[in-house]
Amino acid sequence: MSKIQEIAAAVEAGKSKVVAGLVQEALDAGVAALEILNTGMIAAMSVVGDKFQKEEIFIPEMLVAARAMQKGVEVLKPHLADDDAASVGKAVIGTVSGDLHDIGKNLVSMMIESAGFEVNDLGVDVPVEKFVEAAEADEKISIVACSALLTTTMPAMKDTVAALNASKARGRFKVLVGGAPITEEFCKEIGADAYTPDAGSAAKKAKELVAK
Ligand code: B1M
Repeated sequence: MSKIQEIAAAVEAGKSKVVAGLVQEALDAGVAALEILNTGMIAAMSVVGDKFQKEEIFIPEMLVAARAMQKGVEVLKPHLADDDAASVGKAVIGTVSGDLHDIGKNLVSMMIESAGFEVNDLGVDVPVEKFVEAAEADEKISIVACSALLTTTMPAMKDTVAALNASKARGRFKVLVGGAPITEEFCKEIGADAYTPDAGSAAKKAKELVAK
């Protein structure tokens, strides 16, 4: 079994205590951080999601897999960061109301931070008003990033973007959306500025949007 396969198996089995060590071993062996993230850990979470859908596993197993992934991400974090990034502005990020998924949002937060933004992470289950307050609280905020992982919380994303679009400060920030059920089409439909499918492209897009 390759190191990446070992990491994927450990994440899938929710072995929090061994994941960090395995990730470190892979890094020491010269495996790229992004490969460990995408091919090892994100792929494992996909398998976990499929098994949940087929009712082969249940919420507790999903939760321990999420914890194991987070342990691995902590080890990867410094290796994913772009040390040369100059400060480019401030961003607000959160998972929309009713949604508790935060692994993808945390990755986006980390990548945006490493792209040079100072990030105010509002956490999960963020009410519409809290997004708006945070966006308006600081005139240096240039990006507001909203994540949603459930089809049932897509309406909350729509409400959040509508409230942000009605904000008196709308002229100075761009709204970025993403998460598994979100599409380019949905982004356009709800009036957000941009959609990206993953954390790396979210950071790139955030930089592009503020450069405009
Ligand atoms: Co949940 N869950 N979950 N879950 N869960 C999903 C999302 C699901 C697809 C599983 C499935 O059925 N196959 C399904 C949603 C189905 C749907 O809506 N179509 C589901 C469900 C149904 C539920 C519950 C309703 C289950 C229940 O209670 N019956 C419940 C809802 C709770 C709530 O939120 N109110 C629930 C609960 C949970 C846990 C709490 C147990 C746990 C979350 C723990 C945590 O996040 N701390 C959990 C988990 C772990 C998952 C899966 C297995 C993994 C999610 C994950 O972290 N993936 C997930 C199945 C799956 O994703 N395949 C599933 C890894 C992560 C890196 O990917 O978050 O997609 P992701 O982020 C990606 C991109 O989406 C993107 O970048 C990241 C990659 O670089 N991205 C952005 C994300 N946000 C972005 C923002 C951007 C740009 C890109 O710009 C701003």
